[in-house]
Amino acid sequence: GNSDTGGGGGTKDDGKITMGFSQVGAESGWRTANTTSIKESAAAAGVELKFDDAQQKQENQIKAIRNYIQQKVDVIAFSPVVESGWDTVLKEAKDAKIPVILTDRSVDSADKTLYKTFLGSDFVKEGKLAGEWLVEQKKSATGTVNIVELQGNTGAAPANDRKKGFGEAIAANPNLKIIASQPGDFTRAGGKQVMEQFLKANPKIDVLFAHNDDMGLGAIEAITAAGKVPGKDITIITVDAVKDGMQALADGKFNFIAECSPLLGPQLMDLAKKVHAGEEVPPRIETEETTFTTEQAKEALPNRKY
Ligand code: GYE
Repeated sequence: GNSDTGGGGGTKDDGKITMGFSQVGAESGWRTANTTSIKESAAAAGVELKFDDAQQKQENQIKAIRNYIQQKVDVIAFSPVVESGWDTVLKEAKDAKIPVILTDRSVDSADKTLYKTFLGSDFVKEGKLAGEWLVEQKKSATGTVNIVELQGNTGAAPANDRKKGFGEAIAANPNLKIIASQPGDFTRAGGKQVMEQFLKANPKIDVLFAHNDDMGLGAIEAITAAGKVPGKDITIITVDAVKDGMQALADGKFNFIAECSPLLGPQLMDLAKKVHAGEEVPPRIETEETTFTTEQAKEALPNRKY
């Protein structure tokens, strides 16, 4: 070889990284955009991606993770459908010396050494921003404001946290009352079905807080079918800001959206490379987000990528 330039010893690892990724499902526009982001970023970063769709079932995710351990992938990444019940399988990955990256949703494991980092949004903050907007809107309301809430799937971090953040924010005004709160599983069908029940059981609904756009879009159908005008008779607040949600907001059918970005792929691939190379990474990486009113949605919509 060439003369020693003093940089000897550094072996360049140009072997391809293999990532096993367990996705929650395909329940929403957010999820579809997230899957696309992960697949495209893996290809662009030269990461070989093994991808599994768990159809919103924890048992499927555990099975997929065990498969990835058996296949000796370099890195495991996953978006946990619920927060609890991961310690055993995460311990198995740790024992097999395969680093785990949490993306989008977190786990409630007390042992933080079971994963390298968590990349995703602050869901409590999203709920809080949604609630704070409502507090401001209703600051001169004299009577009770009846709110119904469509939650995400039971036990999911974004369902637990958005509920918490929203509840804390609206506590600022005792006129704001949640009169019904049920899971709609983050799907349009779920949102529609549960909203139909809410409308039947409650003659006066002033506000809907849906934990994502898709449930809000399903609810619009139920509200219209009940002869009410979404965005006027019932104020609608959602989370995500995917294209269909932003369109509904621009059209005045939604009134406010707290953004949640699904474009986690590029950062995830970057983290996978670092973790694989044995580099330290921060334990928590938070996604940057904003909020949208109707006017802001009209402005942002033409350049929206998802
Ligand atoms: O808000 C919802 C999706 O985990 C942040 O999951 C994600 C949530 C998102 O089904 O649309």
